[in-house]
Amino acid sequence: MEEWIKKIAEALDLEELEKIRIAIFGKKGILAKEFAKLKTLSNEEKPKVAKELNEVKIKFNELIAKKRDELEKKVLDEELKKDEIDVSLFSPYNNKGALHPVQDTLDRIIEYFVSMNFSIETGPLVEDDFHNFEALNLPKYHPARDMQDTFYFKDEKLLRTHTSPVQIRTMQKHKPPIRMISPGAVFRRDFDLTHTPMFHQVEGLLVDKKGEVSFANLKYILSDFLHHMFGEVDIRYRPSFFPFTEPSAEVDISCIFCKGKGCRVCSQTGWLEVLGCGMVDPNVFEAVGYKEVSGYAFGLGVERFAMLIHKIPDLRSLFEGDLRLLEQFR
Ligand code: 2U9
Repeated sequence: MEEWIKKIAEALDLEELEKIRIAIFGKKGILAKEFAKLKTLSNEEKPKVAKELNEVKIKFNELIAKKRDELEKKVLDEELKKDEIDVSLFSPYNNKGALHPVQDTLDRIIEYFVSMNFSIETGPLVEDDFHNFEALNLPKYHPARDMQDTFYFKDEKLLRTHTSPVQIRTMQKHKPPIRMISPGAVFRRDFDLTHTPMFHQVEGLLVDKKGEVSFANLKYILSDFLHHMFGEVDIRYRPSFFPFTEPSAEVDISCIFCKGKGCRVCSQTGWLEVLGCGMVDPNVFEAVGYKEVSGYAFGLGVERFAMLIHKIPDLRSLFEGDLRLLEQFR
C-alpha cells in the first residue's frame, strides 16, 4: 500500500497516473488480486479483511482524484504560459490612438467652463421652429430661417442650426440663476473652403437677477477664457449684431501666427475673430417666461478654435479621417 501511495504522489503526468490507476483498479490489478484472496479466508477473517480492502479502495480513489486535479491544473498552467503575451516587449509598430483635434479642443474648452462652475447641458439635434428660431428672437421670415441655410424635414422639424435651443430648453426647465454651456454638433446648408454642413459649437449662458449681470462680467470671463486657450494674446471687442443679444459684440484675438503684424491667415489685419457675444435680448427672456432677470451669452465654433490652436490650414481635413493628419496628434 505504501509503495502505491508513493507511486501516485510521484506520477509526473496524467498518462503515468492512468497506468497506476489501471495497475491498482484494473481486472488484473492489485485490488482484484487481494479481493480474490478473500475466498481463501475463514468466515471470521473474511468480513474484516473485506472491510479493510474497501477502505484501501476508497483511499486510492481519493488519492488518484486529487493527483489528477493537480496534474490537470499543471497542464492548464503550461498551456496558459505558452500563450502568455509579454506586454512590456518593445513593438516596432505604433498604432496608438489619439483624440481627434476637435475633441481635444472641445475638452479644453469644457475644462475651462467647468472650472468656472458652468454646467454642461445637451439637447436634441432634431429641433422644432420654436426652440431653434422663434424663442431666439428670429421671427417668421427672418433670413436665417431660409431653406438655403437650414436642413428641414417634412414635418416642420429641422436640424438645429446652433446649440441655442439647448439654452431655451434649460431655461424652460429651470428657474434662474443659470450658468451653463451647451457643446454639440450643429447643421447648416453650407459647404465650401471654410464651411462644412456639420460643425461643433459651444455656447454659454449666464442668467441672474436683473442688474446683477453686466457686459463687464462677460468681458472678464471671455478674456480669461481666451488667455486659457491661446496664451498671451491681445483681445478686442467690436460692436456687432445678433438677433438674440443686445448689445452684441464680436471678439478678436491678436493673430497668433504673426503676433499681430499682419499675415495671410489674418488677412493682413493682425486680428483673428474667435467669438460672438452679448447681453441676452429681453425678447428671449419673454419667450421662456423669465421676468426681472439679466444675462449674457456667447458662442464659438470648435473647429475654428482647433484650426487656430493646431495650425491646421484646411477645415476639410478635420472631417476626412486621413490617418496622416491624425497621426500628428498622438
Ligand atoms: C440664448 C441667448 C443668446 C449665443 C450667441 C453668438 C453670439 C455667436 C457664433 C460664433 C461662431 C456662431 O459657431 S458660430 O458661427 N455665435 O456669435 N452666439 S451670442 O447667444 C444666445 C444663445 C442662446 C438663449
